[in-house]
Amino acid sequence: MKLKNYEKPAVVTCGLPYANGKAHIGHMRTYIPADIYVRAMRKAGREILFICGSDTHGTPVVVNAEKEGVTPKELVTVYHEHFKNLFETMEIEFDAYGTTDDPENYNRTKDIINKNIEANHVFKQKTDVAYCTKCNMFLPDRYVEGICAHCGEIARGDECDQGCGRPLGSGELLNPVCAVCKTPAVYKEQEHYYFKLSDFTKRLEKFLENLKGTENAINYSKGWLEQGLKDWCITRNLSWGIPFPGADDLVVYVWVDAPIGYIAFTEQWAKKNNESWEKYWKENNSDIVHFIGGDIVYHHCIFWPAMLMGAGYSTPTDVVASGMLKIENQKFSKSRGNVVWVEEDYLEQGFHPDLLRYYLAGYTSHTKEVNFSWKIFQDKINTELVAVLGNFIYRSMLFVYRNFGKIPNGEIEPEIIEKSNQTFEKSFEALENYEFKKYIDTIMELAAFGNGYFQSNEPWNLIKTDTKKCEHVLLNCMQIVKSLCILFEPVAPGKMEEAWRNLGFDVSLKSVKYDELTVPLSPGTPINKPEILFKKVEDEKIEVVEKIAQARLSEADIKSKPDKSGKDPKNENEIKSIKKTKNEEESMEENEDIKIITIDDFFKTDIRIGKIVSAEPIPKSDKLYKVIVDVGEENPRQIVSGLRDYYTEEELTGKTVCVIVNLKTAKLRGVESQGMVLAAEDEQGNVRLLTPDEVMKPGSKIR
Ligand code: B3M
Ligand code: ZN
Repeated sequence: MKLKNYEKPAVVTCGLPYANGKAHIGHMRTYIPADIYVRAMRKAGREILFICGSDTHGTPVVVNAEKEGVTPKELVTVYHEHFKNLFETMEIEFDAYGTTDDPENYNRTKDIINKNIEANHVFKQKTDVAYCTKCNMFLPDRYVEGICAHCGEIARGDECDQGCGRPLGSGELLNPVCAVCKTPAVYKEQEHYYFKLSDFTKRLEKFLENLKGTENAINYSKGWLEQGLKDWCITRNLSWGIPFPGADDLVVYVWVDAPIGYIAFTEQWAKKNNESWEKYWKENNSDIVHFIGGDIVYHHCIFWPAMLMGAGYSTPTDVVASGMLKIENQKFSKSRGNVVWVEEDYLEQGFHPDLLRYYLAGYTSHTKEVNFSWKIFQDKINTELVAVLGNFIYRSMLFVYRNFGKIPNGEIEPEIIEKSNQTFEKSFEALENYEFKKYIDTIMELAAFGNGYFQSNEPWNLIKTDTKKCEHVLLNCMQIVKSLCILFEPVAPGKMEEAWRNLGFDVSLKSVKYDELTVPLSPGTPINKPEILFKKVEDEKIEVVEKIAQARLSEADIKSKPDKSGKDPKNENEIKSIKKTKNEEESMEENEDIKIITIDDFFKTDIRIGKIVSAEPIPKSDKLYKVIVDVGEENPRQIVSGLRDYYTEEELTGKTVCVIVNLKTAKLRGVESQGMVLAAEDEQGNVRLLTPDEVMKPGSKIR
């Protein structure tokens, strides 16, 4: 196997979490795939620098600090540590993890602003800023709420976070209200600094033409560019933040100094390791890959590259935007209580980090919305990680350990090497395109192949009849295990390292490259006693975590009820927000028996056209028939169906119906049932079979 020769290294960054609260699993949706990407790229021999840090400035921090009665500095110190430790626990291993309050970021921010000032991209302008006459203060960003002038949704001062997602400038927030005391705000004139974003339209067009990454990021940005760019206010009246060069009463807007953190943290790393940061950010000698949440595309594809262009720095080459995370079908919202905290609700409940890594990266495509549900989590872990990957590795290694204690003798079959190679090629191509689900599914196919190979060779019989062949088969199984360890390490680093060590290796799996896949194992190497790699997630455990989620929801519900003084809600905005919550509740109630699923969920059900060959009553039952149905397979299926009250045997015979063919086999009244014939039931209890509009060939797929 020959690995690709990458011309350039890459700096890979993740959106900086605000150090204003705890990490929830929504955060992980961006960081886990980024970490998988970095590990896999390194395995392919590419030089990668992985950078992140805490976002410590802006009103998200100041407002939360006020709420908790601490200073912004105190708040960010606590949560910076929290995130840093949590990432380590989740095996997300950054090369540098700084804070935007570090001196390197002050200096880099000043440099980038000054360069833009020198190049005439910054100007001063009087503008209307929301002001609260009761609190006697200007209301930047999260201090003010109102209605988005573009889409009519409730929005914050600087962004329409609930609606269209646009960043908002002055005049684009209607009916402003002070977020602290809920008094309607007035507009007062103030002088601010602006960045001439409109200067960059042409250059951004070209930039977006060349930008790689996920389509959602690129296409949204092109659309925004077409709508025209507004100049961007880059200063704020706050006492927390980086002072604006030449105007001490103002600080830099958080969305200016936050992405500059990517550079500042690279500098921190470079200093420590005697390396150059310029290679990544100044000399166009590197790719720059940003992993971000889908809600901050504008900032990364418009504002940020324009600032970099204006100051003569390198611009991003790839922007990878992850889809939103919903929890149990509800929009994620900390205030409404549907949140799963990574530390208390996941790790402290005893779940291994690798399970969440597998679930979040492998559930749907990276750009699609993920609906986190504990039941689906359980199902994915049990039926895939436990039953396929874990089962093969544990079962085959245990067999080898018990019977030989070492890597057995034999020859590696060329087919096995070929399979590993193909798996690598297909999975890595997916990874290069940021298709994490495909990456994972492809590796899981190799694990399924391994299971099939073990099963069909029946080593438990061979050991009695043909030890030589038995050893040969098991050597090949161990070679597949070795490949799986290497290929799957980016997804489940902890668990795969365990399996790897048990195979008898003492180098860390993290440093092993893909070209090791084709290197045959050495017979005779002692192996260790394997432990069960992935344990089944039990129903009782899921009940516990679901209860926790439920408790959070009701706790948030109590908090969000209007206060007991009987006072009327103070203003239109408040009414609107209460109404909105109500409406959401109502529509949830209405839909209670219609559970929303994704298209992926639907496609899990394999429904085929079937032709009923015969039907006969099942003795000792007055409702059931044993129905024989041709679903286009070699042999017809036998299905137990409760149709006796509604159809005679003759009526059924010859009918074309719809059949679920991938249901787990069940026994009803002692008769095996290999699927389900679909029928509809109305309110009066009438039952009719679902049949196609015209007769179709048995086996046709329903979609
Ligand atoms: N701190 C978090 C967010 O809006 C924000 C990201 C900064 S990335 C430079 O998701
Ligand atoms: Zn106020």
